[in-house]
Amino acid sequence: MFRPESMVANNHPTGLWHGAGFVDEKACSWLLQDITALTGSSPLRRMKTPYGSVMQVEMSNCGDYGWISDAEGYRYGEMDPLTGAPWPDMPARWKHLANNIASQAGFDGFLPDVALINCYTAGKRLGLHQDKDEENFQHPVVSVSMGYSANFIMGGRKRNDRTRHIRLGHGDALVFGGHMRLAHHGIADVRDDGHPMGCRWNITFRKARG
Ligand code: MD3
Ligand code: FE
Repeated sequence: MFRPESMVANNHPTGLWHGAGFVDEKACSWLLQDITALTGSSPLRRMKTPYGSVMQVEMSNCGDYGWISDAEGYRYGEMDPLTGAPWPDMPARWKHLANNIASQAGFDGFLPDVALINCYTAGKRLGLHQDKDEENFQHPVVSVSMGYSANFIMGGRKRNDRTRHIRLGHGDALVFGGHMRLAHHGIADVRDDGHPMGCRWNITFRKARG
């Protein structure tokens, strides 16, 4: 079930891995239960961009750090600026899940210190960008999608590199590492496909420091 997309995208064995439906229904249901508890402490919010606009996607974090965007720029911080308190702890089962997914793709010992929680209601999108606020790009990024399906836009390391779409559905896992770690990517408009979750959830597990 774990399919090395890298065979299509490039010649790097640890580029992009797609595990369609890798996260089973039981795990999806505890993830959603945990999201409800975590966002009770650190609520979902639309962050400001350094360019004066507001992101469409609603976000929150858990872990030792959280990803933040505001007028000052993009960064990781230990405190939730909305609550003034530290981000909630990352549940142990989230760390185990991310570690397990990463190892399927050939990355052993992945220990995420941040999980960024993204919520897309119908019509929301995320523009093409790179994830480059982390200290060490040797660590992969692991993503889990739930709820509504979406077209994931996968580009290359240069902004003008050609893009292709990958359909991401409920329970899909992705691992980005190696050559693809700094690839541009985004999410095209999410549509209501009737999934009972009523939105699209994406959790990205990262190691921000060290
Ligand atoms: C490729 N999230 O939070 S996940 C993000 O579905 C983000 O919410 C999207 O891009 C989402 O930054 C896409 C897939 C993903 C995550 C991290 C990556 C792709 C990536 C890091 C490097 C390259
Ligand atoms: Fe990203």
